[in-house]
Amino acid sequence: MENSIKLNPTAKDGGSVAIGREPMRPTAKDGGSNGSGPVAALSSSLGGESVATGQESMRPTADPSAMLRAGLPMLQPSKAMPLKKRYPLVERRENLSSINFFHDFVEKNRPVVVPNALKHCRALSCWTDDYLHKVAGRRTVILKQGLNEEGVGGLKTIMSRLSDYLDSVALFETRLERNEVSAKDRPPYLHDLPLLSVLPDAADDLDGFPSGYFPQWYRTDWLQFAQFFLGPSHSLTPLHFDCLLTHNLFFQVRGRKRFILLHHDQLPFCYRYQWRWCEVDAETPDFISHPLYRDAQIQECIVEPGDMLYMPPGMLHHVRSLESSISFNVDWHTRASAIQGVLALKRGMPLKNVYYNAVIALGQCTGQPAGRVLPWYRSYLNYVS
Ligand SMILES: O=C(O)CCC(=O)C(=O)O
Ligand SMILES: [Fe+2]
Repeated sequence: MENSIKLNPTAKDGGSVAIGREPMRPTAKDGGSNGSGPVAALSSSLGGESVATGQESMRPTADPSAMLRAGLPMLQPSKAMPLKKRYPLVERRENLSSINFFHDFVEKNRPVVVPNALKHCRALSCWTDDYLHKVAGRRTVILKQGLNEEGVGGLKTIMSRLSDYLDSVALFETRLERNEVSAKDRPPYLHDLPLLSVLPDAADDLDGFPSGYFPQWYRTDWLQFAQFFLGPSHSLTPLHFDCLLTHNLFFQVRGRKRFILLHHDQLPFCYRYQWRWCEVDAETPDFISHPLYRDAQIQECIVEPGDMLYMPPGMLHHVRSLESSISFNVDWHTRASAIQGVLALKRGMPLKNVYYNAVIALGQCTGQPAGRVLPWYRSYLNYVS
């Protein structure tokens, strides 16, 4: 039977209640290079551009050979998408235990990539086009058109059968390879739909999933909170933060994606609009129209099939698919982040978002299982943002 996904007609970012732009004043935390010390020394070896390691991320460098000379790790540029600017890389931790994950990253508000976190899940090999056609081709999915470099002002949704959509993505990739089309001609993006609304039997394919990276509260029902992404190469989600100020675990299944990341405290450099979006094009920033962005601290990572990326609450992210791609994520709260999410009302969080945070905070504080809270939360998962 065909499944049609029902949408709440309002915007996920709470656009209807969105606040105006923030004052654009950099804070004392702006971390601009002071021209001395190890960062400056490395910077001069890279031809004047600032770089740093770990949290203390700085400006891009455009010179790959300088990166190599400085002993910085290099990434393989994709044929489809040459990477012009480079930023310090997010830490990668193989075989990270859940205890160390919470201690070293969640509690310290630091992003991390865990390579191969999905290694036990057969989704990694079985979520092929043929399989998706077979198990879900007749489903109706909602696609987003207008997630682009100029922002999300012209965002539209389109309904399609999944089979037709998969065919259009495959055709685009073939034509792109033959230089018959350009990146701008890419099909829309299947972006942020409840995973189970597309693949109701995904649990079997995700057997062996590392649910220990979630707080206990989510470990049984995490799949009900998972959101699905499928799209062609060059698909883009412009710079934004997740609108409930949740923690985010992001899982890459097919293809690679490049994330450009900034901590939430960098928001004043990024020209925010509609609560969660930023005007700055993080890949090709225009310092004439966005001069404050020069002083922003930036990091990046590339996630490959099997990888997990953790982003702490409020982290800004710009996401580009380097190939045609499948991913899913789970936005989740600890008690502390849910309560912070309620208090964010004072900082202009739209009321609707505060409501969802209150649902999770209440559920966690009263010991209700996640599955029982879900009916009050589900409409959040079906928003179009
Ligand atoms: O993969 C993408 O295009 C966007 C991902 C994202 O924004 C998220 O996981 O919150
Ligand atoms: Fe996001």
